[in-house]
Amino acid sequence: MRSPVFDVRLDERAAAEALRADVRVGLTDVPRWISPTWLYDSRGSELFDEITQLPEYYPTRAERAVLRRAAPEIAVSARANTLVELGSGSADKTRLLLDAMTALGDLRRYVPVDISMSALRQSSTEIAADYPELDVHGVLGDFTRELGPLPAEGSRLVAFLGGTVGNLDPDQRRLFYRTVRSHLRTGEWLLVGADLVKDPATLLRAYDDPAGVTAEFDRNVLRVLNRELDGDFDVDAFEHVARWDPQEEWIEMRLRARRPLRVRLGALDLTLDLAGGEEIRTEISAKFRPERVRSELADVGFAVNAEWTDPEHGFTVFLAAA
Ligand code: AVJ
Repeated sequence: MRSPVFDVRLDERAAAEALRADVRVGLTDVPRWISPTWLYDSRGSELFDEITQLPEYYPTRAERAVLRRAAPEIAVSARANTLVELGSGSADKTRLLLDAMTALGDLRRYVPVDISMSALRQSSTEIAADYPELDVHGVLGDFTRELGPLPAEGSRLVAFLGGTVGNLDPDQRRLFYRTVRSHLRTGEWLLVGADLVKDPATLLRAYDDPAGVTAEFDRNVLRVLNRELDGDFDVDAFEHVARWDPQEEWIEMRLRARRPLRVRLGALDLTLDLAGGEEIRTEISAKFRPERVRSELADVGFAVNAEWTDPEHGFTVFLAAA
């Protein structure tokens, strides 16, 4: 086995600077928000893995069912020798792609990109051990800020799974798709997993589970701010709220102050006064209609080549050619 190699695109200082800039803007905005990027410290990444095992959180299982069926076809269409995965996390479902692509004999390199060094190190090490013929080249970075450079030899398949594309609003999505497209040569590929619009009750259960794991995941971002920005958020004074926005067709996660609170963020030299009941938005998770994904991809020069849906029609994976 070859040891994984790591590339740090976002070192601790740059990450700290990005966090400071982002939080200052978001927490002084009206209404207040925190970018979902910061949910994924090592504890947050673990909590997200726990979420994926909850009975109410269907997207991971649905996408796995899709990939189990579609991976061989994806491998044959793409014939790529490099798999780049954006927001790879634990890279669990990725193995279905790795299996299909190595079975064809094409794949040489796996490039997981993630914001959490702990998740990146663990998944890269496990995959390097289980796929000894692969070069595993982990990239620590924030793919919403910058992507490149990506390894350029051969032909690449960029995978963006899990429905993470739903964390981007329409403008961010357009920019993101355009950036990915600009990194790819004609004939290379993008694979996107998108959660579909469905009945709000199912969605709300998935984003506000009775065991409270999602609530813990959401509140954890305040612990990140306390630790990284010398903050004094009383984490227990916030409750997790999930809302379905029928106009935007997205879920919002918010943290609601149970009482009026004064919060000090020492590293920003910032004091916030939150009203009782005031909410901070921590994530949007957009749900899609397939025609929308197709047209957004087409707008930036991708051609959707194939799409696969799970038996319950909850989740779709799109394979698009650059
Ligand atoms: C990791 C972004 C796909 O939006 O469903 C899970 C994150 N948030 N529960 C999602 C999440 C609340 C998740 N993604």
